[in-house]
Amino acid sequence: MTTRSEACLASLRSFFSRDPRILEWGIAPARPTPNAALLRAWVADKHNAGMEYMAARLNERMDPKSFHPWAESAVVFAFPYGHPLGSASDRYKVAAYARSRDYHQAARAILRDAEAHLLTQDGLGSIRFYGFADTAPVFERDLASEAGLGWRGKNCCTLNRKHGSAFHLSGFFLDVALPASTPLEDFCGGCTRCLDQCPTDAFMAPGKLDANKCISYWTIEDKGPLPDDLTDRFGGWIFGCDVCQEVCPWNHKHIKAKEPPPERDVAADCPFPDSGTAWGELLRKGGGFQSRFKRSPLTRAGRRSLLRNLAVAARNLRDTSAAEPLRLALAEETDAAVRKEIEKTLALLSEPAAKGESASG
Ligand code: B12
Ligand code: SF4
Ligand code: SF4
Repeated sequence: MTTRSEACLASLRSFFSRDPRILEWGIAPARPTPNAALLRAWVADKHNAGMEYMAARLNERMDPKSFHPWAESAVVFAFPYGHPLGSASDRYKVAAYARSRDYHQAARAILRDAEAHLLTQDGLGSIRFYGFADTAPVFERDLASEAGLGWRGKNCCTLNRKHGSAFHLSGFFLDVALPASTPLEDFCGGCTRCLDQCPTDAFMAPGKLDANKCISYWTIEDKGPLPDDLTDRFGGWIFGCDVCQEVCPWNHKHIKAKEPPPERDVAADCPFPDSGTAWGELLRKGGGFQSRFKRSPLTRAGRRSLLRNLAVAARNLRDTSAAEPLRLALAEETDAAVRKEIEKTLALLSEPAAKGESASG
């Protein structure tokens, strides 16, 4: 007679084997992370910067059972970024994952289908299911390592030899004990490209990131004043940063290799601006940002933070063509952190040297 565990495993296999949205999947036991001390220290040392949500509910993040006492297994899956790495514009840059519709929606659709598939199998109608996709206190990359989806790169990302790191993680807890997958071997070897090429030196050691120095943190998560000693290293990044992934040899064959899945391509119906002028106009009050990007991850930062980030990027790129929209935006802006960056940029761009440099952008 088939046990509940066997029936569940068979059902998972049939679901994942024929779903083209998924790159990899695996199973981890729902148990306390062996890396609890590292996570606790990361928060205690304030390497989480202003991300208070990483300090809150830490116990739940470290132990799924303190969150869901009934959980026995975590099924974790990887699905691709909406856009390939390396597809950001050469000047004003948006992280590859954010150049398409919000990945939480894509994950939710897969989770809904997975749950429906499981619940309709004989003997599994009463199964308990809790889905997560960066929406709950779950240590996702840790579970992904245990579920054999990839190893933990020195750049902190989960990566594997087939897909690099250009994928998101999501998964679900089940109240069924399932055989765990085998973790993958680490193939970083002696490489240190990500550590060496991070523009802001945000890695304290391999696999240890100080969010206080990470462009991704500042441009996505933080809404206040930016650190003066770092912004000149932000380059053209206005939302997120992909440098530590773009330089990774395991990502090279994926860079610019594929078109995004059409259903996730937000750029198809609302293309990204390609110049500082166009970005500046879009990010002004009433410039259309909300309606144009309402289904995109860019809404996490919001119009104001993006305007602040744009000012930094225009300064770094010496893009005098962005000066006029920034001047108009300044006249209507009340936020001190945004005003400060625009003022610094306008001051620099009005210097004779900047005016002499190329203004195309
Ligand atoms: C907070 C957070 C951030 C923060 C902090 C990042 C960080 N490295 O912790 C910020 C805003 C900076 C960020 C940026 C990005 N993020 Co983020 N982020 C998260 C979030 C919400 C939690 C991550 C976390 O737990 N951090 C805490 C620290 C302590 O954990 P850690 O770095 O993973 O590992 C520590 C220990 O576990 C330990 N460790 C454990 N095992 C091992 C093994 C080895 C060998 C080593 C050396 C260490 C080690 O070492 C570390 C101690 O410092 C997750 C979603 C989730 N709920 O899990 C997404 C998530 C990790 N982010 C994701 C992505 C895509 C990104 C970006 C690429 C986005 C972008 N393009 O800008 C960047 C990448 C930056 C980077 N190099 O990590 C994906 C990662 C997908 C993947 N393939 O790995 C996730 C899983 C979201 C998702 N569901 O898709 N992120
Ligand atoms: S995302 Fe960018 S700033 Fe952050 S660690 Fe990676 S390379 Fe450095
Ligand atoms: S760049 Fe090198 S060290 Fe960094 S994650 Fe990739 S293989 Fe590992």
